[in-house]
Amino acid sequence: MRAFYALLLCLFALVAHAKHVVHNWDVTYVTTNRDLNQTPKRGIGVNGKLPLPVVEAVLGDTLVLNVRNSLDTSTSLHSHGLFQRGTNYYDGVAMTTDCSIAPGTNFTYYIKLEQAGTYWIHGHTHEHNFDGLRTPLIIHDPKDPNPVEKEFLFAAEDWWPITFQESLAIIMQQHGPGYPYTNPPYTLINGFNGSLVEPLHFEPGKTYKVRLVSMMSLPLWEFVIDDHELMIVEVDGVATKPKAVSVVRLAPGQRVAVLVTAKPNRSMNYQYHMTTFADYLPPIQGVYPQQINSTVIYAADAPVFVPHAIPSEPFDELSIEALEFMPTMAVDRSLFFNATYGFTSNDVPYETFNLVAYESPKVPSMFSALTTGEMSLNSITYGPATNAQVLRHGEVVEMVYWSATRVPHPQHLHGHAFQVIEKGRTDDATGEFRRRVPEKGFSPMMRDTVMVYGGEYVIVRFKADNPGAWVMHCHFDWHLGQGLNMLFISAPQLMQETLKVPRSVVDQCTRQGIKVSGNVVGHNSFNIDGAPKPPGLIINRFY
Ligand SMILES: *[C@@H]1O[C@H](CO)[C@@H](O)[C@H](O)[C@H]1NC(C)=O
Ligand SMILES: *[C@@H]1O[C@H](CO)[C@@H](O)[C@H](O)[C@H]1NC(C)=O
Ligand SMILES: *[C@@H]1O[C@H](CO)[C@@H](O)[C@H](O)[C@H]1NC(C)=O
Ligand SMILES: *[C@@H]1O[C@H](CO)[C@@H](O)[C@H](O)[C@H]1NC(C)=O
Ligand SMILES: *[C@@H]1O[C@H](CO)[C@@H](O)[C@H](O)[C@H]1NC(C)=O
Ligand SMILES: [Cu+2]
Repeated sequence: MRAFYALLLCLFALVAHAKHVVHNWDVTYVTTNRDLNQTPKRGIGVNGKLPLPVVEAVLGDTLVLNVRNSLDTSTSLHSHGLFQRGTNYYDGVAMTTDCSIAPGTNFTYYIKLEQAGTYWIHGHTHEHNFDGLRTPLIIHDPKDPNPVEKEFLFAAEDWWPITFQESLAIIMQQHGPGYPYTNPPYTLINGFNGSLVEPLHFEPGKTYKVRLVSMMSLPLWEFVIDDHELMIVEVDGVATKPKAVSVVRLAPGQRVAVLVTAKPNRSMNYQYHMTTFADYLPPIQGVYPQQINSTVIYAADAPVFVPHAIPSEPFDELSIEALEFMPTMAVDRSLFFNATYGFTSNDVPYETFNLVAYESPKVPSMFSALTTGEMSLNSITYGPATNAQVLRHGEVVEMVYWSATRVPHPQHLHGHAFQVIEKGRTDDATGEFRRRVPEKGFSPMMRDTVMVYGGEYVIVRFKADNPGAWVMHCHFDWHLGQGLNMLFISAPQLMQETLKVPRSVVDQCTRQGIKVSGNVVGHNSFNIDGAPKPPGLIINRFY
């Protein structure tokens, strides 16, 4: 199925009780050009194939993901947007929540599906995401407040003809960043050449749900149906009050579900458009920007509506409210994150929070939190290169994401969704560009990934109500690879009391010679000699 993926809603609606949804995934190399006019590369798929199957389930089900790692390197799977309450060790972040899956071994994730909505599953070790290990995860709600007869899914990803490691080497070369553009990417929709998307068939008067998933590594994309309102009802899995827009923009990692009500008659057909762009980088002819069009068909012979223009605009979080009322949370702790590049003395570029580029600890941080008693409350336990912040249970954390450079960053928080509170420009001396949600009677929208444009800042707030080790990072795969990552340790003493780590998680560590107790280097003390250190960085140029 090339064009779109009509979700199996009816089938699932019949199943009343919670069940196990089992997927058996043998993670393998797949050398392919994805049927594009490109040179094939060694990608990463499952059971010898790309794209991966879409995962669908019903709220209350348990996803049982039986994974075999047939690669020659470790891998792991992260269910992006799921809070993993009580199951921190299934979050799939190597050296934060687990030791990843060793080559040639099996591992099973048992994930209770307690949130309805639109999510995705992707590789979170060695940025395997970039090489194809990614697929939508749709969790249907039998009591959906906006039931529809039919859903459509558009999952967008970018496919590069070189591997993540090859492209990162180009970006992180000495003497400043290179652009891996001699090998341009192409946009895939639902796993295939996006230019081949097929028409949608609409029946007059009916309402459809369209789920949009950005599994992109680099560009933004926008979705428009000419002369049709898109009613936003869900953002990153969180239900919103319905909000009508004409265009939806998604940054890497984001998801949006909209309702579309069809026209009352069959007198016209319409086009829908998907535009990918990365206007923060030099344009690539025919690639960014790229417009993909197809048709919404009401009648075989009807004329096609001609729009004046195709709208384009940033996603306006500050005007959208969460469906379940929760006013702006009062802040207990405010943290400042200056997302900025830094260069080594050899002029190798890193991306950092506050000039600290993330380096993995030698003991997964979750295990450090679980095994160091009261020392778990001190951030140095997790090492000097993790940007660790230890949070008290239930406190409300405000994050000021700041990007004064011209580089944007889609910031993703694991284990939580945050309220989006304020946006503005970093060079705004008068407050002229400051925009904030209303103080009273407003229920700020919540999401798990927010785009911070170059020269701008965004303020978000979340409640630390999910004990565990959770990363917060940029969802441009390269920026994550370059160090733009940090760690929250939420309520470590509660973790020690409540978290029971399965044997299978510990076995993966033992097998790979990784310690599962002690601080960043495995000591039961404050001695962190030998801990990975962030590279010494300076700001010697602007980009
Ligand atoms: C995608 O399909 C279109 C339409 O057939 C074709 O023109 C284009 O070359 C394809 N793109 C790539 C990169 O193969
Ligand atoms: C590991 O997974 C593979 C593929 O799913 C399966 O054939 C094999 O039996 C599993 N091995 C073990 C030890 O469970
Ligand atoms: C069809 O619906 C449109 C509104 O979308 C309306 O303007 C038009 O008059 C209708 N045409 C017929 C033939 O009913
Ligand atoms: C897509 O549609 C728009 C508006 O109808 C048009 O301007 C543009 O050329 C189309 N793009 C392609 C690639 O067909
Ligand atoms: C943030 O980092 C930039 C370098 O990119 C630096 O010039 C600036 O002073 C920092 N801003 C703050 C408020 O710390
Ligand atoms: Cu970034």
